[in-house]
Amino acid sequence: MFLQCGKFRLSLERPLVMGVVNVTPDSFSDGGLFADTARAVAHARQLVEEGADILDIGGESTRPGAAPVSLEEERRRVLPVLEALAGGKIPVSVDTRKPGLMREAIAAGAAMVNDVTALSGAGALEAVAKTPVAVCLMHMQGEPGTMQSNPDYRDVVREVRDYLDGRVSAAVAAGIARERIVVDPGFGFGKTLEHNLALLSSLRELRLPGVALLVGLSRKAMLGKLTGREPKDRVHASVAAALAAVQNGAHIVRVHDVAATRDALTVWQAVKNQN
Ligand code: 9MG
Repeated sequence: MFLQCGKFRLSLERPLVMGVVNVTPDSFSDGGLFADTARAVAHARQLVEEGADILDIGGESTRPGAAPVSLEEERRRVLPVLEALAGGKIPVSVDTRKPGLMREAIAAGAAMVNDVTALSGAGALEAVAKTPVAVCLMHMQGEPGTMQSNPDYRDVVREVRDYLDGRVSAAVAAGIARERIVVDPGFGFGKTLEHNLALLSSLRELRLPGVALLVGLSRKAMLGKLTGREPKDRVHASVAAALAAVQNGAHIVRVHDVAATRDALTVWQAVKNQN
């Protein structure tokens, strides 16, 4: 199986690592450390050195309670970083839910669009359909501002699967080939710890035919709830979560700590290759 990501054709025979580059002053996990373009670009290059397979550049925080950012501000944060990194040896993804920025980012060389609203916004499917980029369709219950106030499901695994299945059908109907599509259950996006654990343990049920499965657990609140640690001290927990995800069927893990995750996955793969 492959993921077609612009001009890049990525094999999904081994797990891929997507490195997170936040260009936000209010990001929950790195406190806006990379809010300045030059530092964000340097950080991204470091992640490539550490073994990232894809970079994900975001200019609007989606942490619970985060305030929305205008198109102008998000563009100001993201495009210079993207322009500096596109044309490199790995694909660059843009993390945005704004169709206007999707279009500009693709023109600037983005090979993937990571949309936490699964291209459900007006004009989002059209912004990507006729391009060669990959798309990540994520599940979220509610909106980042309020999503953690009262998440509610009858059967979280079935509901998330049905939602993702519906969004894949919408994307395919819009002209996006399955080999360009990634789905993501959206850990922490309108989910309690129990919902997140149910999804992680049943991840295989979320694998949809011909599309890649991405999981983002890195430094998230659920790991804080389990370990009692602050975001910056959740590296070990994040690596354990990434391994659990891959063991349960994830093709791509979205992480802050690329070197640690890459090492762990190298060991995991070596053991798997014995079978
Ligand atoms: C932007 N962002 C934050 N967390 C994420 C996750 O878990 N998945 C995806 N696709 N994007 C995320």
